[in-house]
Amino acid sequence: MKFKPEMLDVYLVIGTQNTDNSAKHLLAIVQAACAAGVTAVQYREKDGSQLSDTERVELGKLIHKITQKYAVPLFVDDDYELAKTIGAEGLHVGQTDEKVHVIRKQSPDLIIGLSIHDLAELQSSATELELVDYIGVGPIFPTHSKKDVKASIGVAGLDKVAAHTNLPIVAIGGIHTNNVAELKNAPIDGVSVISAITKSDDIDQTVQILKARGN
Ligand code: 3NM
Repeated sequence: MKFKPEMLDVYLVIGTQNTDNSAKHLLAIVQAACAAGVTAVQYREKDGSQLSDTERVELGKLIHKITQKYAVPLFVDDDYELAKTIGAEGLHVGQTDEKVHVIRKQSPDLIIGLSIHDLAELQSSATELELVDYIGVGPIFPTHSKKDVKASIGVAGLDKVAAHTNLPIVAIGGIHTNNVAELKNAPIDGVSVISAITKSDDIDQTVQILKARGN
């Protein structure tokens, strides 16, 4: 699947650590989110995940079956082997994860995203940035969904990063239906969320509000 910035519009990140360790609940959320119109799904087993490697492969394949039905790209967080094994369309890496140039060489067609915290990180990642398709910038607002999370940079911090790159941007961290309008005029291609969707009572409505971003 070829990368398009529109894929970043509403980007769900999810792993069993976000669904009380329930694979069944996770699959139900992915199904509802795809039906509601999310434009990307990232499978992220981290932060206390209890799944074995075999279970990750099994669940990753089941997630991929759902996303394929909706022609939504599936990204795997920080696990190149898992991404390859389940045939994911993309891989998302953080600053301390596998090096982008190695992955790009092995998989020229894989969509690759890189996490960027702030302007300093953007500037120190110059060589990687030439090889990635998009960047995830955050946390924008405070978040409880990630361990070892950095200080939130606010919309002003996001603007600063965006002013120094032409790469497509997905904003992440603490984005919810009640604050997404603050990103209305932000130079981004989309918003990435965990809890706004995983803890939503009405996933369809949540996705529509995230898509509208106050417009
Ligand atoms: N990455 P929620 S913040 C997975 O800043 C992740 O790189 C972040 O969860 C980053 O939408 C984050 O529930 C957690 O705040 C996002």
